[in-house]
Amino acid sequence: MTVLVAKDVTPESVVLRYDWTVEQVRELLERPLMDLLWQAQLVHRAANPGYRVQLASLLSVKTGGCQEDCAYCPQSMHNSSDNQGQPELVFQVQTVLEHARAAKEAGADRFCMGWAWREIRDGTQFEAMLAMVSGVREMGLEACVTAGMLTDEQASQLADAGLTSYNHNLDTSPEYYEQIITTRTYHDRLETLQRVRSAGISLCCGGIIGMGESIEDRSSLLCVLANINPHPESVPINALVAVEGTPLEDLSTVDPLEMVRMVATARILMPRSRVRLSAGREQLGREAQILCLQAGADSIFYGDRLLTTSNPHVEADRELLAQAGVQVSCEATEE
Ligand code: SAM
Ligand code: DTB
Ligand code: SF4
Repeated sequence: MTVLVAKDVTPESVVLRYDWTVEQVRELLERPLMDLLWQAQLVHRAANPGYRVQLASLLSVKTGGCQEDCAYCPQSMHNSSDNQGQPELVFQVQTVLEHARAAKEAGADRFCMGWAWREIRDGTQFEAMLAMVSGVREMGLEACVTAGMLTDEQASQLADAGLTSYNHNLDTSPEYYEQIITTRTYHDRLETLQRVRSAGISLCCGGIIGMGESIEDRSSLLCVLANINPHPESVPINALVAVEGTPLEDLSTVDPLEMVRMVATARILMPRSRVRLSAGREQLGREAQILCLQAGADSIFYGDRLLTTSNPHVEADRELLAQAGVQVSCEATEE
């Protein structure tokens, strides 16, 4: 396996590979922590000089009542966490754009919008999604949508509206997947990713740890991601937020060092992708988050809420980034 040494840390020294084996990934994931961190930092400093962190803000446009049975998700109608008796909460275009403007003013440069859907449906709600995407882009923000499966035609309309990126996570390994979701297959997921790519939209694709999976499953998930050619432009690494009323409600919080290992390994495997430290930051603590930044996380979800659960406060995140001595990417590019 190619290993960089300090003198090799140049952008030219970065090697992109798409032929990883699960064993090789596992070997990285289980390395002595100091070696793993060193290797990840070498790759990160070579591929993305300057420790710049992108702030991505998240808004749930359509919340709850989802047909899929994802075991981790508070928005599945199969889980008692879902507010089934209530009418669906759906934001309209102007409200969403007001949130986007506020996120920009707070310092975000990417605005991500979520719909709790199995798949995108045509009609007024899709027209509204297109208007939201173009409105967000007109503000000078990157726009990301996560809304389940889509058709080639919908992908192309989203591309025409200016969508920067589509988020569709693999969530876990192909082997563990059926323990978590039964209403759609891994293959469905991969097909959607292909449609997004074919339309010329960037891919945001990652997963979740802390759902009872093994190290082998984590290695297998990272291996699938790292063999997508080209690599997903952004890779969210989530720690399970165990929400009451979901089948995973009793699972204990992941060891923060497991997140550090996932981030570091993702960085080594996908040197130029944005590795986003996503759900579960509230349980990580300051030092573990700083280790994740050092290991190559170069984006966070920024704002007091994720989709239905809470996220660290913006002031706390500003302080964290200042303490870590990293720059916010949009501020860095304005220099
Ligand atoms: N329905 C769409 C889909 O599944 O692609 C979009 C929304 S879905 C909520 C987006 C992603 O959020 C999921 O793929 C999952 O990775 C993540 N997620 C959802 N609930 C979570 C939880 N409780 N803890 C950690 N990540 C979670
Ligand atoms: C991703 O990987 N994580 C975000 C975003 N993409 C859409 C969502 C996290 C959701 C956490 C649970 C909630 O707030 O409902
Ligand atoms: Fe939740 Fe998305 Fe699964 Fe629906 S498809 S239950 S919104 S993760």
